[in-house]
Amino acid sequence: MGIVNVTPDSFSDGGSFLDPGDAIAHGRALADEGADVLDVGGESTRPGSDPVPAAEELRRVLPVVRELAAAGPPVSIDTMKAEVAEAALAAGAAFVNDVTALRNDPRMAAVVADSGVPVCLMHMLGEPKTMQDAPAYDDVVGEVREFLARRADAAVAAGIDPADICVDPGIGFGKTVEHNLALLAHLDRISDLGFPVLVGVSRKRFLGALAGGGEHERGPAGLAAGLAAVCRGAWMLRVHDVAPTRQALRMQSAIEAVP
Ligand code: PMM
Repeated sequence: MGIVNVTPDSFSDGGSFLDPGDAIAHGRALADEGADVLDVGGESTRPGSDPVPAAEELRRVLPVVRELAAAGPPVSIDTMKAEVAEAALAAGAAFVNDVTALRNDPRMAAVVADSGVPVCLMHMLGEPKTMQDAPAYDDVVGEVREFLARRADAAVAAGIDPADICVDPGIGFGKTVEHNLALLAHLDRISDLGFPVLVGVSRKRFLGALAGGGEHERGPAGLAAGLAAVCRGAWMLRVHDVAPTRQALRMQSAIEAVP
């Protein structure tokens, strides 16, 4: 999953693709590099970020979704607002990525159920503004697993087909470095829920804390973490750098394919 952030303030690429033309060109480049899905988002969820009004989010993402969905891989809309998801789906998006796991907007579950598209349910402790203020768990893996199981139940109760659900431990969303590491090390406990698991580690802060490097120097650490996740059952990686990820995954699957 290649990341197309149409925001002024995202984690590592905020401001780079705020112009729709730049975002579209970037999405096409990621598709050429081999992305299976393009994840378009117009609201940053980086630690400390403020919410964005729906009208502004729509203004950012709709032209980009419309163009990218017209050709190339399926487009996912990264939003926590039903209004934005609905408009993006009408513009051609085929997947909803909700970092609040359908909790932010009471209408989101119905929008997903009615459109019959796949949805990603992600774990987040608290909200972006304050989530990194001393996050605490007794058993981070058990609690994230339990949360995702409950959110999947709620999604099914709202009419979403279980086959359309994927889950995500939400690396960096209300988690310390140790919490992120525990979730990656024990990702098999999340994947044994039976849903495909999406993982996003690309350029995130904990990589720098463990392996060194600024936001744009964490590529190798992110690849290592992504491959570790794949070895523990991850189904898809959400990444900024598609070409190196594709290369690493080709190598890894060639090794895994040896009888
Ligand atoms: N991370 C970010 C935004 N959206 N969605 C999912 N499903 N999983 C993630 O880990 C995730 C996400 C924040 O990263 P960015 O600001 O670099 O896009």
